[in-house]
Parts: sequence; structure tokens; C-alpha cells
Amino acid sequence: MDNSWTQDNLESLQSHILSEEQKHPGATGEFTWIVSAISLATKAIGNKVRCARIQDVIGDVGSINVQGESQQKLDIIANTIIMHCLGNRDNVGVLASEENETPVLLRSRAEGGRYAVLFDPLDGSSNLDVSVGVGTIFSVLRLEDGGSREEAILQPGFKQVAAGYVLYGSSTVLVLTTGNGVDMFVLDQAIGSFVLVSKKLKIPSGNKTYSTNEAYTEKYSEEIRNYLSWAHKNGYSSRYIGSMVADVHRVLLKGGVFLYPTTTDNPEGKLRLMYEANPMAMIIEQAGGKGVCCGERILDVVPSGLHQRTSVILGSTDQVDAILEHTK
Ligand code: P6P
Repeated sequence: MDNSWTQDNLESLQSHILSEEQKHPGATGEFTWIVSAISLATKAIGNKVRCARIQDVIGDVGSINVQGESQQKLDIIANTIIMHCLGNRDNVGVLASEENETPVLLRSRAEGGRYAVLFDPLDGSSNLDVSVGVGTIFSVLRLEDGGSREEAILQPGFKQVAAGYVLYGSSTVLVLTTGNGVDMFVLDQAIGSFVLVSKKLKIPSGNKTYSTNEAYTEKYSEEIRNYLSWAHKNGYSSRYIGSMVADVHRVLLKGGVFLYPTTTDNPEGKLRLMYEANPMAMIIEQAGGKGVCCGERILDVVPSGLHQRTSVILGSTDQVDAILEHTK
């Protein structure tokens, strides 16, 4: 189903998640509780993004975040909205944000905190002042017994129970996977609901398009430079927005490959493993694609820190393999 809703097929995020939940005997509905908080938070963030210039919340606050990057006013607003909406869910034990140096420990497992939600509240926010699509990226983990709750969230990406993003672009699009395929919803402002527009999305193959910041070419490895040189000679086109959610969303829907490799300036990579690469890799893999970093499957990387960075190569399997062919 790849069309907008009509009077006989309207299905909202809420009803879709509930119907999916009923397919799992013993499902408690507590996961639905988390998705509804993400839905509420991202509707509110989307509203703030659209009214940013009118409400004078464009621009930075003059402070540097834990990543060493200037914080945008909307980074803080978005972070606060998500912390509030998810903090209210009594089954959330830990919240971890790109904007917070350490995780927010809300409640223990014994107190009902069975999930951790990790997120980048407003990825690409430096593009806000020029109205380029920005997004919220989220990853849901089940909290395991033992260790500190900070250690409990340092799980490899294949353990995610859900992942998704909301793109605040020409429309507000929510893309979600709970490990059973990828579904896409669009916010219908008229009814205030995310409505289902595509089920079980599959990433197309055969699209010879790469997405990378070619200004860094001289700082890439020789293998990546060889790939780019090969692509230039083999009919590839290039698309790069500079906002990960927008670039990955295009790759999900049209195919191709997004790559942010290591550079001499960023030898560990720029993008963050836990709340950018892992959720995006889960989505791309669930859609039939591939996500690797330095030749390893992103979802297999065992994290050592909440804010650790990684190289990222994400896209349709044929296009990721074309890069791997050049980086053996
Ligand atoms: P560059 C935005 O700042 C971001 O974190 C991602 O959304 C995006 O993919 C990347 O950085 C862009 O980085 O170095 O090309 O500006």
C-alpha cells in the first residue's frame, strides 16, 4: 500500500501499533505506550520547527554541547520535549540523548523501568535557518539485568527492539521498525495523526547514486577515494543534503548509498553509533539493505561509550557492496 488514506483505509500510527501488538501473544502494550510518547513529542517538535523563525527560536544559544558542537535553540527545545514526553512513561528506565553527556536514569527495572530510549532530538539542526529537512532519530532497547543502568544501555545494535526517525521536511514523516519490517506514516495536520502510507518498505536496488560530502575526498581513505573515482567513471550521480535523516530517507525510498566514512580529521568517524548509526542501520536492514562501518556490520558493533562515533555506509545491498568491492 503506497498511497494516502481514504475513508476506507485510514490507519493511524496508534491503531497500527496496537494491531501489530495483538499479533504477539503475551504482548503487554507497554511498547505501544512508548511509541505514543514519541508520536506526541515529534508532533510538538515538528510544530516548533515549522514556526521557528516566527517564534524567533532559530540560531544557536552560544553554548557548546557534549559533542563540542554549538547548540541550536531548537536542539534544547526538542530535547526538553522528548525528555518530558518519554519521562512520563512509567516503563522507561533510562533516557539517553545526544544533548546530554550522561544518560538520565528515571527508574530501575524493579520500579518498572524496562526500556531505554536513546535519541538525537534534532539531527541536522544547523540546517534549520535555511529550511532544510531535519529530524529526530530514536532507538529503543530493553534494559537487561545487572550492571549500572549506563552500562545496561551499551548494547550492540542488533538488540534494538525498535528504531525510527521523524523527518521534518516538506511533510512530517515517521519511519518505524519494530523488527518486523519498516512502516512509514505521514502527519496529517488536519486530523493531527500520523497516518499509515506505506507498509513493509523495501529499499530499491539498482540506483547508482551515492551521498557523501565530497569536500572531504582528500581526507578519505585511499579505498574510498578509489570508489568515488570508479563511481565517477560508471555513471553515478551524487545527492547530498548534509542532514542525515533527509539523506537516509531518500536512500530508503529511492535506493543508492549514504556514506560518512572516517577522515583524517575524524579518524573515528563523525556520526554517533548509539543514536544515529544503529537506528538507521536497523531500518535499512529491515528494508532489505545493508549497513557497515569499517567493513563490519554496524549492528554487530559492541559499544564502549554512549557517544562513541563511527563511520557509516548505509544503503541498498548492491550499492554498499560496490563500495566494499573497493575497500577490501
Ligand atoms: P558534514 C548534521 O550536523 C550531521 O550530524 C548529520 O545530520 C549529517 O549527515 C552530517 O552531520 C553532515 O556533516 O560534515 O557533511 O557537514
